[in-house]
Amino acid sequence: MPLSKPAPDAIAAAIRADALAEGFIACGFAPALDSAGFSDLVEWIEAGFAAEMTYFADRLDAYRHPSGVLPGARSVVVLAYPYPATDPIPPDLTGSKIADGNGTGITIHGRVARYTWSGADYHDVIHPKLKRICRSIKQLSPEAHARGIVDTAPMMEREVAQLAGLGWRGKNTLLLSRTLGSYFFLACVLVDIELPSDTPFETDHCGTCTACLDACPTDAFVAPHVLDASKCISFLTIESRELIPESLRHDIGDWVFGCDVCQEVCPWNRKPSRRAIAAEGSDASGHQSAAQPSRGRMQLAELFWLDEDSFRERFRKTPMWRTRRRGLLRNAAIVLGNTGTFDCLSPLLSGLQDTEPMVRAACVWAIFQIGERSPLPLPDHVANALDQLRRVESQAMVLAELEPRQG
Ligand code: B12
Ligand code: SF4
Ligand code: SF4
Repeated sequence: MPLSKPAPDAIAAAIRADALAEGFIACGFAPALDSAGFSDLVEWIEAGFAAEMTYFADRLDAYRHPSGVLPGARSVVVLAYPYPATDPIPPDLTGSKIADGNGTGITIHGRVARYTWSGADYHDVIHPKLKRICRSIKQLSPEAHARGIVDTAPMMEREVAQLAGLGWRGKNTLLLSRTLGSYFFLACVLVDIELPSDTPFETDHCGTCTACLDACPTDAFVAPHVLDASKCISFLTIESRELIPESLRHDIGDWVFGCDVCQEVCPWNRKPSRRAIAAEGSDASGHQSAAQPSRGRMQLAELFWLDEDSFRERFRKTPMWRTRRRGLLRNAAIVLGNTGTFDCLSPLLSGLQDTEPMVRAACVWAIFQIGERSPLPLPDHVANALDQLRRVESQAMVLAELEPRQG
């Protein structure tokens, strides 16, 4: 307990030091103000760009001001926590086949977003750090209340990060820094005491570049800075609980969980200084789990042999848990449909028997895709399995995938 009350400057300096010691690579302070982007958020929701993410509309009022997250909030500490920025998957391994010796005889890899590469759920990594920072704030200023958030609270973290001087919002909507690029998470600590603020980041360093807008595989940007989440691969493979619309399945390519395209093409992520920080960050971000045996790639065939219990055991502590088994198998089937050959039919056949209609439907689609790409007809046992499914299937979602090809 301090003998005399420390000045706001001293509290801010202590928070900054704590944050760096916890592995954060940037720390800025913003005043708690009304959200300047609130009306844009409303428009964005009304346009349908939030897709299934109804939590925006459900908690809309709370987005107006940080006091919606911490009553009486006066300052927001905004933090950046790095994840790997090293080179992406070697192109020759993307979606390729490799003998895996696990009994299935095939291994097709899908790509996973780099924020997952440590294998740990970043909420689990960052929350304890925020809690420790909150505890030290409380020690310095016992009357203060502090709340740490990462992602889940009703606050637009990139807006407040810009206000705290961390960087600008790129045309891909993400927060970018000249020294750090964009391969980092944002997190905030809200406090109900006033701390000295940093200068907001006013300049925009995208210039005439449109690389992210041009490269997006699904054309998800309706304009610079405006994303239609319903078309974003990240949304479709992580957040969506539904069967991915047919019109977008091809464009998903080999992304089985998340997407980094609009960051990989960004010139600000190619700076050598950024890579050095990334190397430290990936070490600091924790362990390598069994869920992620090789960074950036996930073996797909074996997912189809996991029942709910074994899926839980393998993925419970990883970012992939968010999609649950049905979502990850849906994604894996789409990727196999986009990239696979007859060698991939056996996991997909197993998927036809799955208890989840969404998995069955995605597997039907994938089998037809593989069949359409092949000069040979589908093997008899596969055609028979599809016929059998047609006879017994009761779910409209699956029947719809079977139907157009019936004649
Ligand atoms: C919902 C969500 C998603 C959704 C929607 C994404 C989105 N762009 O909104 C989906 C599932 C698609 C998604 C994907 C990803 N996400 Co996300 N996501 C969020 C979350 C939880 C909320 C974002 C939000 O508020 N969206 C609402 C919309 C309305 O915000 P907006 O797009 O910025 O819209 C504003 C602009 O359009 C602006 N606007 C309109 N015109 C103009 C003009 C100008 C000049 C400007 C500046 C602004 C502007 O007005 C709107 C309101 O302010 C945040 C965490 C958080 N609480 O902030 C993480 C967050 C943004 N995601 C993050 C990450 C890492 C990702 C992915 C990279 C993951 C991946 N690899 O798959 C992708 C990137 C896709 C992309 N290009 O955005 C990080 C980003 C870190 C960073 N450096 O910025 C965050 C901050 C999570 C975190 N805590 O670290 N995400
Ligand atoms: S994450 Fe992928 S799909 Fe989503 S906006 Fe970026 S490039 Fe497009
Ligand atoms: S790719 Fe270009 S336009 Fe897009 S965020 Fe990066 S600098 Fe800005």
